[in-house]
Amino acid sequence: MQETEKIWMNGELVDWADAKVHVGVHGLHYGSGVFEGIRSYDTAKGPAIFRLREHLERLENSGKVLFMELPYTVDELRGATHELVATNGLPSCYIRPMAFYGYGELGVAATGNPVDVVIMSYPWGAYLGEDGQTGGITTTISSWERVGPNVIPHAAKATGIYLNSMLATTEARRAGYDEAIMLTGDGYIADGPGETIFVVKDGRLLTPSLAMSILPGITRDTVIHIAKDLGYPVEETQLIRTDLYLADEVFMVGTAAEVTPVRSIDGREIGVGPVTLELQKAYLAAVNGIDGRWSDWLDVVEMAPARA
Ligand code: PPE
Repeated sequence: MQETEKIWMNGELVDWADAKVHVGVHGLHYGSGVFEGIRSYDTAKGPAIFRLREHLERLENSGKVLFMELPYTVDELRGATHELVATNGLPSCYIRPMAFYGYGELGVAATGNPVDVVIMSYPWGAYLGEDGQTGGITTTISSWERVGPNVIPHAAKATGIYLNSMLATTEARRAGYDEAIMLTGDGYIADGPGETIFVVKDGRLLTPSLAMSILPGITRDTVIHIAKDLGYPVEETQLIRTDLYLADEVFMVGTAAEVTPVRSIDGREIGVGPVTLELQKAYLAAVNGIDGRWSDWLDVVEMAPARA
């Protein structure tokens, strides 16, 4: 990964190389952490962090599900994120806050373990490749099913959940596909390992409802808003795999993935369609501050270093 200068760690900015933990930390042994993925964009008003407050509120909520009380408020974490982005001097970057049970006792209950909080910022380009952004990605339904709501709740963006994602992505890549699509235990479409799924059918958008073992995605919410503003009806529903095979268009969204067209599912070519491209363009206009309709979502970083 491309290193930057500082990492915010438990209240201080430390040098990238010094942001270390002990091998005995609870989060490392048991995946007992919660995290976020956020993007900052280089807008005409300066670095703008997209929907920062919503991401930090979700981090706090993720912690609540695990009885993990964050030692910093959302406002404090917002200030820390601004300070970090300004210090690292990268207006366009990916931001990764994480809270985890730290060094203390080992044992699954995490009784008395401190909660460590870190924020990293670093460059991260197209999640599924530049070619994927334009030409679309190939996908396959995973043999790994999504962990259900009574296994690990998806309202929490918890680190441990991502072993499930890792198995699915690895399986898909080893089979020659760009990305996996995961089903719920009941066989409904859930999500990608790191993305939410949308289907375009007869001029309407369909996306799995929040009851389908999915993360309450912020990009999902953003795309629903934008699509409605552009006049598309949106339905949050139950989908099955043939809804994908027979779709007019399919795309995946997420902070890292932005809006990525899906051009095939299990070898059924559906191509990249006009609605996907329109929504992708509108999304990029929103996050980059080009379309003023959605500027309330931008959290502009003040005190940014002078740009060359
Ligand atoms: N579903 C999953 C499983 C998921 O991990 C993400 C984010 C989303 C949906 C989209 O959520 P949102 O970013 O709020 O729209 N995945 C993060 C990347 C995971 C990774 O490290 O890889 C992200 O997009 O930042």
